[in-house]
Formats: sequence, structure tokens, C-alpha cells
Amino acid sequence: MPTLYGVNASPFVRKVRVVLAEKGMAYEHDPIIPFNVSPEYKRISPLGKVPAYRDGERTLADSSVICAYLERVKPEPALYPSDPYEYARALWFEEYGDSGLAPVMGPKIFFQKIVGPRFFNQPTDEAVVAKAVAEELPALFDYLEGQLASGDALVGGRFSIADIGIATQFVNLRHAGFGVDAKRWPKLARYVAAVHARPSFKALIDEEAAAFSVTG
Ligand SMILES: N[C@@H](CCC(=O)N[C@@H](CS)C(=O)NCC(=O)O)C(=O)O
Repeated sequence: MPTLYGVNASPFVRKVRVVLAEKGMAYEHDPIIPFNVSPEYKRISPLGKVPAYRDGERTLADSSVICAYLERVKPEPALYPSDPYEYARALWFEEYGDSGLAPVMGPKIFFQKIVGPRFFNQPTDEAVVAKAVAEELPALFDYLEGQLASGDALVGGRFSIADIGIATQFVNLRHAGFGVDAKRWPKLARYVAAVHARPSFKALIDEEAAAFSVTG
């Protein structure tokens, strides 16, 4: 059976776990923490990051790479649009999650509120959190609000890697005790709630809650 490496707190590990769940693929999960990783792990993930994936003798690192591989291994249900432009747009939203949302929601909010205090005995720097919430999240949310039409999918009217890549970052925000103000960003608030209610996301959110959520 394939093995997915990486701790549940990571939005990138969760991205792969959602893809595996949506495709109904069985796997073993080794919740490696990406801190002082072993030389053996670095052979699988040369940058020492999570997630990584082993499929027999084949190994891969990077969530986007792993998800793209899984799509080829098990094409149904399709999580990447077939239309060329929609395909590229879906990759763009995945990238927006990875490079736009993650650097704010991860180190400035989730790490400050959950990982630092719980796992590194490091108190929350509330000023960092407040600044990120007040000054950085709004522009990120404004963009997504403007990209959402009616319905619960960002691209092509159908659930895709775009939605997985965006919504996984919002799980970390949610664990840290924050959400989307539905008065200011009504489409985004409804969209995030709908994606998080999918069985693939909900099972992981529930599994993670005890260890990684303010409510846990
Ligand atoms: N582009 C990578 C990013 C992965 C990433 O940054 N993972 C973090 C955990 S959320 C990590 O392993 N950090 C440890 C490090 O950077 O050494 C992916 O999509 O897999």
C-alpha cells in the first residue's frame, strides 16, 4: 500500500489526503514532523518538507506533484478540468493557496495560535496575528470573493484541485479560531463552508480537531 508522509497540521499534507479520499485510494499515513528530518526521509523529500509519497519503489515530494501523479494513477473522479484554460485556472488557484494564502494563514496565524504554544512552548504573538488578520487577509479574501460566481466551485462549475488547494488553507485558519465574515465576503463564506462540509474535508477536520484546533 502507498504511504503518505507528513503531519496533519500541514495544509499541503491535507491537500493530498483530500485528493486520496475523493478518489477513494487507500494509503498508510506516516505523520512525519518536518523538523530535523532523517537522512532517509531527505532521500524521499530532498528539501526536507512534507508531504512526500511512496508508491512501491517510486517516491515523490511536493503536494502539487503528488496530486498530479494521483490524477494520472486514478483518473476518476477527475479533479483537474479537461478544458485547457480551465485546467490552467485550476492550477492557478492551487498556486494561490500555496503561495498566497499559506504564508499568511500558516506562519502568521496557525503557527502563532496553535503550533507555537502547543508544540514549541512559544507564546502567541498576538500583534502578528492581529496584523495578518486586519491587514493581509482582506485583500486575499477580496480576490477570491471576486472570482466566485454562483455555486460552490471556483473553476468550470465543478469541484477540482482549485477548491482543494484553496479550502485546505482555510482549514488552518478555522483551527486557529478564525473564519470568513459572511457580511463582508458572502460568496467566500458560503463557499468555504460548503467545501469543508464535503465528506473528504469533514473527516480530516474532525480527525485533526483534538490536536490542532482551538476547540480541541
Ligand atoms: N510546496 C510544498 C510546500 C510544503 C511545505 O512548505 N511544507 C511545510 C509544512 S506545512 C514544511 O514541510 N516545512 C518545513 C520546512 O520548510 O523545512 C508542497 O506543496 O508540498
